[in-house]
Amino acid sequence: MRKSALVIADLQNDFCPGGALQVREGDKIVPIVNRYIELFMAAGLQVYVTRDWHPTETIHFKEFGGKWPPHCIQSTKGAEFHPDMNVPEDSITITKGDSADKDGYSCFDGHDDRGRSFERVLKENGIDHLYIGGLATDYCVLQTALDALKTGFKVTVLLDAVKGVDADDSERAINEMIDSGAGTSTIDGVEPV
Ligand code: VGL
Ligand code: ZN
Repeated sequence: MRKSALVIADLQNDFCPGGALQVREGDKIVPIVNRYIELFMAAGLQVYVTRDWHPTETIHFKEFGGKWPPHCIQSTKGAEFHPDMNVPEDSITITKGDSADKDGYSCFDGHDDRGRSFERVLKENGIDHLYIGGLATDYCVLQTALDALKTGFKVTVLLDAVKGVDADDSERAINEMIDSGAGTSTIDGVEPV
């Protein structure tokens, strides 16, 4: 059975230049993300795309005690995937951040369109190794990788397919993921099985 899967975190308009919570050069990873998607599809491996998907009122937003300006509000243009990302038809979308009382940084706080937790979906699909790219290195990618490792998955962080909110935090995040047991790769060396 094929056990590796690709996870592309939150490659949404609001996290790209011009968006409500722009990550510097967030859109620059789109071409390389598309190459990873092609590579995983060609190998018959599952692709998961995740989306930050907030209600208008949530403790995640400054106005309600949180850290962030409003972003990725459900069903808005800002919450849509970057238009140039080639989302495969048989990818599985994982929604996170949709409860009003949680930040929901980690994809492991998320669920599929039938309400099944990300962990359950992965286990049902027989996945044991996640290759993670997307936005943002210092939030979603970090928390997802740490939760994955804690839950017993192997993790490879795709260094050329992530961007972070803060450069120093992102460097720390990469180190923390590695210290916690994650491997790293770039497109040239990647050989998912
Ligand atoms: C994220 C900041 C705010 C993320 C979500 O998914 O990385 N970052 N909301
Ligand atoms: Zn958010």
